[in-house]
Amino acid sequence: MSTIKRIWAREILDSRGIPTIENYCQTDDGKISVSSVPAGTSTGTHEAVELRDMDEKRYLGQGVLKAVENINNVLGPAVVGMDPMKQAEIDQKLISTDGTENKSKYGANAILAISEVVCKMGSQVSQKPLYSWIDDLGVTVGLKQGVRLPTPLLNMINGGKHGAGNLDFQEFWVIPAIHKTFKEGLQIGAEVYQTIGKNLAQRGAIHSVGHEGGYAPNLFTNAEAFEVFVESIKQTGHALGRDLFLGLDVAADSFYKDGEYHIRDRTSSMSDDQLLEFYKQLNNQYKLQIIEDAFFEDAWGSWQKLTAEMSSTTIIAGDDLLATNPKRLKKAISEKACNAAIIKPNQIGSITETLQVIKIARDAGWKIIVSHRSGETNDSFIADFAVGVAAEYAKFGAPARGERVAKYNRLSTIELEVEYLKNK
Ligand code: 2PG
Ligand code: MG
Repeated sequence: MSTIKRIWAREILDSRGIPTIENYCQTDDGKISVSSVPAGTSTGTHEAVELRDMDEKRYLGQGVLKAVENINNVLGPAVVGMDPMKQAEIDQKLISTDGTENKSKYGANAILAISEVVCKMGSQVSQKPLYSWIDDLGVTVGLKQGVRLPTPLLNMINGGKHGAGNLDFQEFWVIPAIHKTFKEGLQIGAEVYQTIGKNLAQRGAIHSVGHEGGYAPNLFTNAEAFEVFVESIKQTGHALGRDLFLGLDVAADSFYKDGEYHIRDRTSSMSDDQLLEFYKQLNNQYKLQIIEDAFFEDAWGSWQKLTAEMSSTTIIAGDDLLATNPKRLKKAISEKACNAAIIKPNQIGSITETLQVIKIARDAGWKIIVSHRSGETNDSFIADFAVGVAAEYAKFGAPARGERVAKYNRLSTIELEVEYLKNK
């Protein structure tokens, strides 16, 4: 049996140039695993606490040296001597060492960093690919789906807090048809992405790319982004509604103020009911396959209405609403507030708790969408995680930029591996 000999961490940069944690695990028999954690920009208020130094003299207050120290001096030593294959026990140890409900004492970023690096070590010690080790861990909490290659939600255009352009909605996606292989879907997405880029440039609209690699243009309205999609998809020869579909992460929190929503598609601000009407119109025109965070994170009644009125055509996904939190998820299930869960391990702060949340969502018959964060590194852990929990969908940003394609390329590798093993 291998045991954990040492855990140590350091500060590195994420894809936004903001510090994050890289973490190492070494066993007594010399194995080493490495992992780094992501961070969000449009974070929900119900997420576990990401510890930042708040020392304005370093990285504008965003350093993570305290979290690093917490790993090196407290949390790491707490799990030394433990068996890295006992993920649940280790996570429990980390949670109880911190002792707070939202992991604010030592930081959810510090706790997740250890949880993830231990998970990677578990895969090494068990001599299984990471996705299949995660599948095994899922079984221990009652997940039974096996492994599955997810359909990617490919981010084409970024707005809101993610883009320097003027759009309000955060993420405009193309979604390959579920019957496509992952490889086919990725190709469709990359072709559409490049074509959208050319068309935006022709309109003089291209501005830059956003945090997740999607273009961040200035356009007249949010709906105009979909006009560009339709035009671009036609040019690629793929059929909208057959080969691929459209979807949105509205991230409504970012344009919600004093009970109203302000978007450039309307001259005056909108109430919840007016915004719902707007979504219905958008859906009639563009047939949204998935809509995420359509309303403010605590507007439970509006979420219920949205689900009642649109879930026959569209998957209603909760991100800031649920915050990968079991209590909020249970409430959303009983109130029928949505029917799919965005899953981000760093919103709750450990692998075991994330698996438990997925189990609750599965028991309710919900779809699972495993998601990256806007601040990422080249670590592709989340790709294995999506496969290991048999998520229907995975959201890893645009099919461009190193930290995004690291995940998509990892999924391609896993697809080959899974195919190979099936035919062996
Ligand atoms: C989201 C995420 C990831 P962030 O809102 O779904 O796309 O953004 O990581 O900034 O919270
Ligand atoms: Mg979101």
